[in-house]
Amino acid sequence: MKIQIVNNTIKTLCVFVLGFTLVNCENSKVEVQQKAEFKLQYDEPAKKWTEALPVGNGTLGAMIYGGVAQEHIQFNEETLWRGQPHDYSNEDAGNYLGEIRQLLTEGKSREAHKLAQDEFMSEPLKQVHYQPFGDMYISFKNHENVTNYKRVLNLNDAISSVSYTINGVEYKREVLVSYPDHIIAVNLTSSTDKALNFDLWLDAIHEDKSVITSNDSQTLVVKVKDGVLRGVSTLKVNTNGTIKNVAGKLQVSEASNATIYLTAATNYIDFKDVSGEPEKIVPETLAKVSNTNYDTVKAKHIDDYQKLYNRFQLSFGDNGKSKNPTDQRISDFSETPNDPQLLALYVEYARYLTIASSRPGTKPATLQGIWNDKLTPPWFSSYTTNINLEMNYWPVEMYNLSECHEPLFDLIEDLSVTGAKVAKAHYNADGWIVHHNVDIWRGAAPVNASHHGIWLGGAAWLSSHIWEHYLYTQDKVFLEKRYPLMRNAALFYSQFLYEDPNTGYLISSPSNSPEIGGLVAGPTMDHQLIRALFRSTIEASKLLNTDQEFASTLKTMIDKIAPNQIGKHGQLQEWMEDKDDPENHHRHVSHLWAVHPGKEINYEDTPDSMEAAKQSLLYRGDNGTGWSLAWKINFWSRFRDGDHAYKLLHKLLSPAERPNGKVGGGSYPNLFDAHPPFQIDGNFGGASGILEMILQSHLDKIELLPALPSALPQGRVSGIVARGGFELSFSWENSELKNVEVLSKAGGKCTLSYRNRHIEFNTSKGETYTFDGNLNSK
Ligand code: FUC
Repeated sequence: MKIQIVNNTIKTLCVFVLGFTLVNCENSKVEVQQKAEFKLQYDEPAKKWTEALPVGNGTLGAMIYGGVAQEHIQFNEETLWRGQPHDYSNEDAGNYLGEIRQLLTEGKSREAHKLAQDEFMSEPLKQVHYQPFGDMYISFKNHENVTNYKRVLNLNDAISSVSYTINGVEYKREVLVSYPDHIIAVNLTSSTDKALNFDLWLDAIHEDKSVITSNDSQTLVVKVKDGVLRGVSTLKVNTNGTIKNVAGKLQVSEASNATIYLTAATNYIDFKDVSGEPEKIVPETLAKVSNTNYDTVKAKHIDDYQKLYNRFQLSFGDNGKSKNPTDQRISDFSETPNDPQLLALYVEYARYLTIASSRPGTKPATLQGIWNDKLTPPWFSSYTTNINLEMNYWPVEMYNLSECHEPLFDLIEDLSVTGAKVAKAHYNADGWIVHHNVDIWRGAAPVNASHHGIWLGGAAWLSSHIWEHYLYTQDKVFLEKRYPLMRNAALFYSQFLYEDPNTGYLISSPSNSPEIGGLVAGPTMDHQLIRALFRSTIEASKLLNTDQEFASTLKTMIDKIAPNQIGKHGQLQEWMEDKDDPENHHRHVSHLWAVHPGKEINYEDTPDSMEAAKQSLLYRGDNGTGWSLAWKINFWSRFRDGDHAYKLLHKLLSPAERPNGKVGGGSYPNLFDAHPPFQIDGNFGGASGILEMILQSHLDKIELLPALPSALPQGRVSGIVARGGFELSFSWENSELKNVEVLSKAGGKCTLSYRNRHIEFNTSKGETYTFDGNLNSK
């Protein structure tokens, strides 16, 4: 609960609005905000993985099925991958760069592809898979005739629970993953003595595995091995019943409570070093917590989690549907989209998933966050940088989880090392580069195939996250620390850009417009990315008072880079040539990068390009799945068309599993986004699109309700963050802005904009400024 005292005075009128309690009276105001309860809930156990509920602490992740007679908790540890430390760069690739460019200049695309495929790709051609770790099973005796079954993931405390009654005995299970204690905790209780009787065991789907039980009968160990990485996971059970070790299973009898603590680790230290000692780390971690009672572990977990989760609150108005099972809400919404609070749940769930998959010191969220149950997961469950990895971090600053961005910056540090080798070997350039895919060994060279693997935007796009983090936080210490990454990415492009003999422009070649049109010279997206990087590097160098000479080199280059062009169909050209096909409904829409997440194309500075970009999006159409739909929602928000954005949100939130048994785009019962299969980028991109409907700040001003759909006429948000270091709270009713509060976290000028009204004011660090719906100061 957050208690905010404004002007040190008190009012006393009590109203309940959209899940927030406002206490008000005449001359003064105390605002008591109680965070609305957000839950995923079900009346049945999960039958499939995409029905199970995810928990995680950034390193350990688990999926809970909630079965009655048998519980299955499938778990992951983020460093268990295949392979070994490896430099994927191809020493000889650089010898062929000139020839590939020349072939593209001459329009000999087939020859260019072949040469690139034969001589320019990574060694080996494929990166490696992220792996599942293990499975915990709990099998209960005499568990028939169940009533009152409920399965819940409570976002307010990050605890997943299962409860039911059998013969008058109430059973309850709770599962959490603690970041401070680094364990998965499972707590089991029964309402009467001696009613809890179960067998507990560990397993794994790896071929190379061993399960060991210890002499004390309280501990089980599972060991798995993949490539050079070995994983060790140990659990310990504490109970008021008895424990016996029977044929590799722990048999707990006549108990009324039992707590299981499990932790896991591998020998991975970083992409060059696998000398870790999980055999030591795991027992040490477990020993620290194993004699602590569950309530203490739980209280510490809730305290840690809520420090992040409670900073932000969003409500679109609860019309009673939030009491329904989540799978039913998803299917009801697809029929009649009148459950506005489901969209607020979608955003809060994305925040929950961010906290569960990306905490300081952990690895960034992969294509599936940290949750994976397959030895050969879709797209390796790795990091795809031509949209997916970045999308995972689109909403992170805005929904006030700035520190959860850090794992991405650490990954960029790694890539600046491996990517420097690739820059030298493949392009004979300084600085660093990364192509479209990255694994745990920080592979940065072009993988798979020349028609999509040779994409040059990775270093620029990732670097934009460093700049964005600075814009949101105004943290100069951070900027100083990470600036060399931006600078060295810019250095690479400044040497890589090539003067196109056909047009005289500087272009990116060879490259591709992600996954469409093959290997080309000069895709529009690359140029937008490179210009944005050069501009932010110039600004950063000014702020840090460094690299002036390099900055002026970049400045002169910007105008020489091939510009955005409008083609014969009124579209924004995806390539140098005017060859876009208006009938092509491909999922990637990369040439609109400058509309979102970039800002070069906008209504104020470049209205014609903005219209052309909109035309391109109309040609691509509204269909799509997963991240593609999510990106389109963000575009329509930037096009200030909230109703169009809402139409696509409706698709994003429709059941992925169709009545005819087919699986398409939409949401799985556990609200995981369906590409299909599950990819977490859509969850984060969708949340970003919803937030972009109510606040945008990319144009040096804070626009309130810039793309509010008519279906969301009322709402309230607090703790939403805008660039410039401002944290805002505001509400709206009948689609009209009501009250606005701006907390200035860094001082400086603030510009607020609502419809045709703009105000500008100076702020002092730590002060809050309040306005009515017409932006009149209060
Ligand atoms: C890119 C996309 C695919 C998928 C994969 C992980 O290759 O084109 O749709 O999201 O990444």
